[in-house]
Amino acid sequence: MYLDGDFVDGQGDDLTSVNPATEEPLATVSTASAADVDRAVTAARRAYEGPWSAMPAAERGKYLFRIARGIAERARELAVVETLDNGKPIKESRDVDVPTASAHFFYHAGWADKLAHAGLGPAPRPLGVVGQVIPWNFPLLMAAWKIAPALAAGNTVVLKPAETTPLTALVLAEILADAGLPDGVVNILPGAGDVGQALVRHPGIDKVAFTGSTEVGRQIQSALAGTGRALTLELGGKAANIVFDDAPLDQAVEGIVNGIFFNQGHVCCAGSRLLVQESVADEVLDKLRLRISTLRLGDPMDKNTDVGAVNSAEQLQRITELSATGDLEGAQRWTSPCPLPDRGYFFPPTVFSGVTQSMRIARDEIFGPVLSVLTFRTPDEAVAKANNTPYGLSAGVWTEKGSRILGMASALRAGVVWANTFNRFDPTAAFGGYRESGFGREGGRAGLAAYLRSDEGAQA
Ligand code: TAP
Repeated sequence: MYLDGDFVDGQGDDLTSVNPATEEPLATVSTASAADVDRAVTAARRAYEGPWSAMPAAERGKYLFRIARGIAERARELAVVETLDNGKPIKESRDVDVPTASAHFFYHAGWADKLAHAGLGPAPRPLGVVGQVIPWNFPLLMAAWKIAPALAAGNTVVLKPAETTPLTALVLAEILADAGLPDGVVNILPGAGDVGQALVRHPGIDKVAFTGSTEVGRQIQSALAGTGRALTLELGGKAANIVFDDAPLDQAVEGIVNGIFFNQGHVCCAGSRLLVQESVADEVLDKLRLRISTLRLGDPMDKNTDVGAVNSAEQLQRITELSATGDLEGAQRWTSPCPLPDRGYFFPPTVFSGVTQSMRIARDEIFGPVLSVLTFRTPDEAVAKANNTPYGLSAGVWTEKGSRILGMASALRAGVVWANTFNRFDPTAAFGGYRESGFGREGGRAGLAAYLRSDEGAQA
């Protein structure tokens, strides 16, 4: 663990991280106990009240620049570790996760001495000690999304990575140490859900930032109710990717594939429900099956692999069980003919057509490479179906009409709406949802606001 500037053994039971593509153990990692959480929160408080608050904002920004450069310098190593630990294709960790993580630190480094211009009043103040819990789908990137804005705003951090993917967070800890970050400003405590629970409920925490399942988000929200502590939740989603008949269909097919098969579909904002206009539905499905048949599934370390391994046996089981409900409820399953490796947790790209809104595969977040296809006739019907979900994280619209894009974007109840593209992430753009997808934003000025106490009368 990385606690108060040192790498120390935690008092919890060791955990072994497994390579999901081979099922072989990768590394044994020390985990935190409740007492370790307490030590980390105390260290973060000391750092907050000591060197971190006393430091001029421009100096604070320099640490973030150093961390951003440190990630870029160790990019190859981070990409390899992420792919081994998580199972995602190396081309994704290399081209998306690691560069975007570095970009988040670069972007927020620039904010550190400009907080008075964030629209939050002349002198917005940090919240204090922040407890952060992140999932396994984007381990390094989620750590960057959480740590960078917290530090830019002047907070200190205790972060718990997911049990199955602790490794890149520990490499990041080395980068933080190499950057000379003062002791206790960031503490990284691997462990399971109980460590997350101890962290988010610790009375010494001023704000909790959580990304993960709606179920755990709900528990955290109820545990924090009435405590006065700040909370942001980034939870699940069941995004509609909506294709109109005037869309450039080949381009849309690429967007549909990226929307659901990027990162094996382990993406909270994945375009897991395809809503396609009835007049082009057959054509789109034919093109889609043809395109999906060319995706290469297999060794995530192979640069030509498009679809890697599912992160854990538990997640594979969840995907398998939820997909089976599609068969039971009468949807038509189509599976990519790609061969599956003999070992490892793999699930082939799958498309269900003939899906109706009441089916579980249209309502539940599968969090895997499974697409549910529904059709619509009119824009109003598309909006009604897209919004018929308890979630509200993201959506996609494919059409050549700009006016339709604007009309749809304002009618869709989703925090992010992509037009003629999907799964684009940029540190300058606010990301987040509402309803059961959570609340609060990450990225952009709005994301920064979630780590600041705005002065009275200020506009967020
Ligand atoms: P969660 O159980 O919500 O895990 C997210 C993080 O919270 C992990 O670090 C987890 O630790 C920790 N945690 C677990 N129980 C906790 C508690 N009571 N208090 C505080 N922290 C706790 O998600 P999961 O098990 O990884 O995935 C389950 C489902 O959640 C997925 O199938 C998917 O539908 C959804 N999910 C959504 C997202 C996003 S980005 N929205 C990300 C991941 C998963 P452990 O890792 O040790 O369990």
